[in-house]
Amino acid sequence: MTTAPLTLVRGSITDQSVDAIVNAANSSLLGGGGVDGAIHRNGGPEILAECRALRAARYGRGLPTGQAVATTAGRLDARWVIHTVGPVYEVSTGGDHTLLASCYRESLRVADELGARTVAFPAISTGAYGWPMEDAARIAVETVRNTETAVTEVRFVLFDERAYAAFAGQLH
Ligand code: AR6
Repeated sequence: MTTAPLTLVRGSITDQSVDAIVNAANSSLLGGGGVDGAIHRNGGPEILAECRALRAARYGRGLPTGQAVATTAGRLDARWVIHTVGPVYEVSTGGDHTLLASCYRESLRVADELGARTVAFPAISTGAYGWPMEDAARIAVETVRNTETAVTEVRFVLFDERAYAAFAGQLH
């Protein structure tokens, strides 16, 4: 095991051809907006069916923040979706950066369990959950750089130029 090379692309996570696509989900695992909405919309109903089964079997109270769990990727060009729940950033108190780091670490651990070699991540918590982009990019890149994995490519997929620039700034 070693650490995974990082790549950056600007675009939609749902357009990636990789072994595993990471979803910025919520604890319910039952869908939402942003990345989550796009993944369920493009991946089709099989993903939601597996999420419901996970809720029934293992996560009756929902997937805890910072943890990760895999389902099929349905019609997406990937074998798996790895759902993880980022922490919410509160303007007054900030957010728990150990939980944001945990999302990346746990997603890579699940990827290793599955045998996934290429993994696409969105900028977890930087949309509806409000985490400032520069800080989220630093945590994402530092965590992946410090996590031992058999994954051979971690691809950060950034939706807009601002997000891309924030992640690019961390690679130098
Ligand atoms: N591909 C890549 N990045 C995207 C895409 C896309 N298709 N769509 C949005 N982004 P968010 P969160 C960017 O809100 O902050 C959902 O409702 C977006 O610009 O998807 O972790 C869930 O169900 C932002 O930079 O995730 C949860 O309730 C980043 O992806 C909640 O939102 C993450 O934005 C999770 O919030």
